[in-house]
Amino acid sequence: MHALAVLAVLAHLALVNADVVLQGGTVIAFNDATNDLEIMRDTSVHIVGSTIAGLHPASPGFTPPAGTEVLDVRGSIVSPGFFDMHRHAWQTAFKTLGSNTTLPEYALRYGSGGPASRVFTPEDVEIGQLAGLYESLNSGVTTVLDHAHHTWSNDTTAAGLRGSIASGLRVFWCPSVMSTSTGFDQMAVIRELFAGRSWENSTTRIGLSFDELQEPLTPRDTAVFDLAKEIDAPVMTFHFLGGPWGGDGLPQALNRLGFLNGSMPIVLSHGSFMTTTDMNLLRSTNQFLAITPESEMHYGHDHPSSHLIMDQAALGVDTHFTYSTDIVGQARIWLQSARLVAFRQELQKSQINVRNPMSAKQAFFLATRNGALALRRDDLGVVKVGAKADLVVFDGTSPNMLGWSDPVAAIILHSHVSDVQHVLVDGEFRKRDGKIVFGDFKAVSERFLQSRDRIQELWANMNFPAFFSGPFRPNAAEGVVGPVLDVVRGDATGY
Ligand SMILES: *[C@@H]1O[C@H](CO)[C@@H](O)[C@H](O)[C@H]1NC(C)=O
Ligand SMILES: *[C@@H]1O[C@H](CO)[C@@H](O)[C@H](O)[C@H]1NC(C)=O
Ligand SMILES: *[C@@H]1O[C@H](CO)[C@@H](O)[C@H](O)[C@H]1NC(C)=O
Ligand SMILES: CC(=O)N[C@H]1CO[C@H](CO)[C@@H](O)[C@@H]1O
Ligand SMILES: [Zn+2]
Repeated sequence: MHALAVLAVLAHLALVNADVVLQGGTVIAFNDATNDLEIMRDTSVHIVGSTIAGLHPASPGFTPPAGTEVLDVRGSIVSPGFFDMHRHAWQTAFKTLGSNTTLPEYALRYGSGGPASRVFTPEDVEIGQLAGLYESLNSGVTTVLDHAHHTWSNDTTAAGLRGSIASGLRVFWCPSVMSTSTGFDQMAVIRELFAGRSWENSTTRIGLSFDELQEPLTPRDTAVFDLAKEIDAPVMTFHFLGGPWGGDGLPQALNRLGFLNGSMPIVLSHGSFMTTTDMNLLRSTNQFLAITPESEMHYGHDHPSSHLIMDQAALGVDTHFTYSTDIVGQARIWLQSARLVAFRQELQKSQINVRNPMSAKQAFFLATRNGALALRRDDLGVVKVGAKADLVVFDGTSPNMLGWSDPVAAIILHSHVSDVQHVLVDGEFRKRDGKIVFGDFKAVSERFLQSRDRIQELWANMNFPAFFSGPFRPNAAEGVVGPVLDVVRGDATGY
């Protein structure tokens, strides 16, 4: 190797491995002793390798060790990274197609069992996965639990793992073991991808997702759980709706089968019609629900009781091609809608609630620490000495942020994605000064747009029925074409 090249490599290594100090910001730290947030003003965060090594208030002062990279973050807010606990990142190419869709229609048009299973190439999956995760990274999400149901073939399965690794996020990539029209069995390829260890030096880990559990257990069900143990899955995740949507009783079934009360974290998504029994089961087994606020409103899943299980819940985005992807946005939507539910309960009794039922801090916990608790990771979701340095630095001086004193309220209620200045995962910059610095976003955009053009043209030429008909799933309620909410006077536009 040429000497200059050697120098370049050394310089690069030095850059990657340099310890970092984020100097003089307002740090939203976590105090284990009080089990609560601790706001530390004018404080420096010292990052060594992947870990937070110190939190140093300006007084008595802290001199960063020689060779440390010091970034002045005075006026900014240093927050733990956000957790998106339910996501299907491969679907990015559908962006804006589902702006007024419903869940039954989604299943037919955009879901894993729809046309995508026949026409998505490995490239469509890989680049959609990566572009979708870049959107998360850009917004300050550092951990994603990806329910990866693009597992139609060996190649599309492997593609999703590559896209996840390339994102630089902490991705819990959970390939789905699912039925396909070809009868393709995902288990061998998942085992092989795990053994291939392409993920080992990245921040991606392989879990599992599964939506076809039966009682009594079939040999396939048993094999799926055996596979989870064999690959030492850090988490398993399941969709769960219940009520009019069908599928009631999944937590109870998982518990009866002995899967809930084990050491493996289990995350259920939506939990739209959870019963009190289901909720208590999550509590006694310390398993978590992923509430996806905007999804459950957009598609009509609903979540009438989810505000009653927030002590065992975290937040997710779900299908980012239809609406916003930032978890702060989800936390804001959820906070205000949960407040509304609680306020309305009193109003309906002709009473006025004089205490706001939910604080901004509670929403912040849902978006950060609760995700880490769901994964049983004490070293994530909080800013404290010894935790992983998965951090977001918010500009506190933008027009919308200007004037804040409470950094938590500033983030939850006033911040925009454009305020996300820096994002670090595992102690390394993934976004810096407002730009993605992991991989080449421009090249990814170009590749992605080619895939997007092909996919959107195919979808534009598909003949879908105007409305979904037929059972959504066994035991689901009847479909009905309900009234529209029209904002234009007269009947010229209708919809
Ligand atoms: C998929 O990969 C598995 C594991 O290597 C292999 O056993 C199987 O034959 C492959 N299937 C196809 C269709 O290539
Ligand atoms: C991970 O890093 C180790 C040590 O540098 C190296 O031996 C191994 O080949 C790397 N694995 C991959 C998949 O890059
Ligand atoms: C799960 O196991 C713990 C510890 O053994 C026990 O206290 C708890 O009651 C169990 N929960 C359920 C739902 O079985
Ligand atoms: C973007 C999109 O899908 N818009 C649709 C919303 O619904 C109306 C009525 O079904 C369609 O005509 C639009 O195409
Ligand atoms: Zn989902």
